[in-house]
Amino acid sequence: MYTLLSGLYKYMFQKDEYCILILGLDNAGKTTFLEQSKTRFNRNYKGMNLSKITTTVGLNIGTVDVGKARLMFWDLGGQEELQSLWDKYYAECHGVIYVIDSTDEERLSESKQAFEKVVSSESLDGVPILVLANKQDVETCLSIPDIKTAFSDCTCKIGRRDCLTQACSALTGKGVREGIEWMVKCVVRNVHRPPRQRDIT
Ligand code: G3D
Repeated sequence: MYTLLSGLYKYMFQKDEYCILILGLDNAGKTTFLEQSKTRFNRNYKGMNLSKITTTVGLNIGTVDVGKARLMFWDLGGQEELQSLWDKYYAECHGVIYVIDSTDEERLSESKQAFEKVVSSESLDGVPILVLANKQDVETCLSIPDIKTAFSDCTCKIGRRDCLTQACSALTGKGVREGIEWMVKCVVRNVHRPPRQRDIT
């Protein structure tokens, strides 16, 4: 009887946990996205004032529950000297959210180079990537086709994995729910696929 009840309890309440990295250059909007996600998905979460968030230095961690999935977000600092630390987290991660500042045309090629390194990493083979074209609330921002064109060199490096480019405003919340729900669908589906190369000992 105990086993039956504990099995039922686990089925009803236990969450499957997935680690998601939030990457991108400094000032792209990673921390704002994390706060917006927590506010949208976690009932009773009293988020901070989004317009008061300043750039990530180091690491922010946050958890979001979507149905039976618990996403554990690691928002890593995007400054050049911190980018060298990103790959230390790759082995543990199930998904990557790469945030681009769509208003910063000057740094678009820098962002593309950082993205290229991410998708070229063997440790991330097969890991789904959600590319967020952030700050779409700003009238003069680059459009999704503009950004896709600028990142087109990287397409062949993406390989066989789920990848979506999503228009988003971390500030207003537009596109945030759609992006996260897409990520959940991908990571849940991936655990039922054969293990990735790096998982084979
Ligand atoms: P980071 O964590 O990637 O470094 P932050 O970036 O989340 O700290 O955001 C950097 C700046 O961009 C912040 O402004 C923040 O308010 C702004 N920002 C983030 N997302 C959006 C968005 O969707 N739209 C607009 N318009 N601005 C956004 P400040 O002025 O504090 O530097």
